[in-house]
Amino acid sequence: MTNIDQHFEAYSTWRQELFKAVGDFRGWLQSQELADVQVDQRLDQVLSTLRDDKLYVAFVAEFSRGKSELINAIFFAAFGQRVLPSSAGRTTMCPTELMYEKGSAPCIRLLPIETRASGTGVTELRGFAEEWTTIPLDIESSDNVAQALQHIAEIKKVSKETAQTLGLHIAEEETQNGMHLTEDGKVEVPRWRHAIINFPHPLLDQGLVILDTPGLNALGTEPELTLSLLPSAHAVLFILAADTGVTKSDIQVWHDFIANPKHGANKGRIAVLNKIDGLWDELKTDDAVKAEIERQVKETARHLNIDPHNVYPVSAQKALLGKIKGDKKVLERSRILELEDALGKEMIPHKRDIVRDNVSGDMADIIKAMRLLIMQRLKGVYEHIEELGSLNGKNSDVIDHMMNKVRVDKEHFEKSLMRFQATRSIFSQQTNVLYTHLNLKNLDTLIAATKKDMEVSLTTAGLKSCMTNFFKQSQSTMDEVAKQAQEIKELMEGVYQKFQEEHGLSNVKPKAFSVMKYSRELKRLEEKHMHMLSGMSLVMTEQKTVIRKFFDSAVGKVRAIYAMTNRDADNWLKTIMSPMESQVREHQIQLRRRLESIKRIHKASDTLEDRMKELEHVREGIREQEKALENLVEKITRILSYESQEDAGFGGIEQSA
Ligand SMILES: Nc1nc2c(ncn2[C@@H]2O[C@H](COP(=O)(O)OP(=O)(O)OP(=O)(O)O)[C@@H](O)[C@H]2O)c(=O)[nH]1
Ligand SMILES: [Mg+2]
Repeated sequence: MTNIDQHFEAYSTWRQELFKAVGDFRGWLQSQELADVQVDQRLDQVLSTLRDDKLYVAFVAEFSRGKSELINAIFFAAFGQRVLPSSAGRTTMCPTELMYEKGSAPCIRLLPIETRASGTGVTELRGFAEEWTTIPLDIESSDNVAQALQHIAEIKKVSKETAQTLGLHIAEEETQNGMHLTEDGKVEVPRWRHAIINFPHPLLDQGLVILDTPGLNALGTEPELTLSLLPSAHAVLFILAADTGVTKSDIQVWHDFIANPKHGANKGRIAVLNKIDGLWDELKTDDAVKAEIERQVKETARHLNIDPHNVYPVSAQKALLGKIKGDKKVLERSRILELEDALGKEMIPHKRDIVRDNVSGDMADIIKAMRLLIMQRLKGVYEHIEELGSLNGKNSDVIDHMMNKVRVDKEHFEKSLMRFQATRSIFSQQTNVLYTHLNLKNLDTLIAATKKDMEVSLTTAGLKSCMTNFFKQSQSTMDEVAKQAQEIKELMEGVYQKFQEEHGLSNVKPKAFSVMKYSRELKRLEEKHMHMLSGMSLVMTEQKTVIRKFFDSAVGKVRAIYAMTNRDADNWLKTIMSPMESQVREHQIQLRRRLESIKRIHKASDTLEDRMKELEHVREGIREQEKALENLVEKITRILSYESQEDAGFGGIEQSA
């Protein structure tokens, strides 16, 4: 087992334990008939996120720094040879994801570069199998695999016009970023836009997804990569090479795609100084070589403006060799194990935090609702017992009177219930307004209008104002959403409070819906694009490029933000409505029961004593439920709070099991 395997395994075990604990909890709620449909659905969601949980690690660098080789060394040495093609010059031509979907045959899926013309994003195209070229992989034959994976490196020649319609930037000079012109005036472009390799591998099987990227020129062309895949990756490795040092374009990649000045710590971001074997020198002492490596590490850290401890010097090539040949000495000297350890330490806790936050939030709501429900039932039984107790030795007039009282209570409650139903219709009107703000059709109208305006703008200032306007409108939608959500919340608060005052229902405070997350994301996007624009001098030929870039990246991302807001609003609306509904339902059942009890005693079909015994029995049952609930909750909480044990090494799992 390598270091990375150990970290991963600890995480997988944790996730499985959590999955089981939540599953048990759900099963128990069902057996006790405590869960309503919404609670059950939410638990189902929690379980499926835990089951389909993916962990993304991305490798980013200028071309030829050794990304693919490093992936081979860290993850695929057990295969006995190079899996990903790695060679001098540009090799990986398209972003390549390595993953494993259980049950589907090993294969490589390739998305033709021509699909760029339609303007449809890769994410969307994932769902359309016919758009992809699929090549089966015979993983028993390493030659077959190596050959099939060569497709990732394929290029093709197209005319300049074609390259332009594909939105590929053509470099005027050899030193520039972009696609290069060949002697016959054509342009060399990648043959594929994206590759997905389905490869059976223990880590991939546990949900790891590895993303290999091509060098800078291709990085910039797929906005989804830079705006969604990279920012959401749990770890990003940035690779530099000792033989080239830190070049200008390395720094550009670092700043544009990885460094995150706002978060200072750059959580999950690791810098790697590769090819240190180039510094190995038989004529120098080990110490002298070490000192030279340290010097380069410091130099690299200075250029990237990070702590030297965060730069890991390795030799990917020697690591792969050492692992394949079982040569411990070479492996040690490659220093890959330190990097693997760091990767595990960075990525796993980061990932665990994310999972924990998501699951904790959902579980806290559900647990709170279940506790409330049990408490309410218990309170109802106690009241019922007390009420019956007061009937002891009373004549039938008193019982009659009591029955009337309960009947009045019930009628009064039913009136409130009718009012509640009326509020429901206001509630649904209000939620419709909320959804209208977030309607993607409205956004599409705005997008179309912005595009039109941009196309007739002839100056940078003109384009800038179109973009500003686009973001302003999107922001103002979020403001409207916030206002509307606040109104809904106040409406619900009123309803809750009234029920509490009039019928003694528990005081549940509905949660607020915050749009801050989305607003901030919009702001960030705006800044990014304004920055991009200010770096351009607008020659007319570039206007198209600016518009294209803007629509490729910003617009898609804004759409995604809207979709996310829609989904979150959906969930929020459910959570504010459902505790109320279950409390009301519960209260209604209790009133009915009380009335029934007194009626029976009145008619002498039940004795008071029998009735009391029965109630005490019910009370004990609820007490048992309470205990069982707390046990299950305790278990989930214990697993969720697994933390900082990483520092103490592995074994945390055993302790908590
Ligand atoms: N000496 C030495 N060479 C290495 C090392 N790692 C990679 N290389 C070589 O560097 C070249 C580029 O490696 P790749 O793995 O293709 O680099 P890449 O970053 O994936 O490059 P692109 O796919 O073009 O973006 C290949 O010839 C590798 O053999 C290393 O640790 N030491
Ligand atoms: Mg590569």
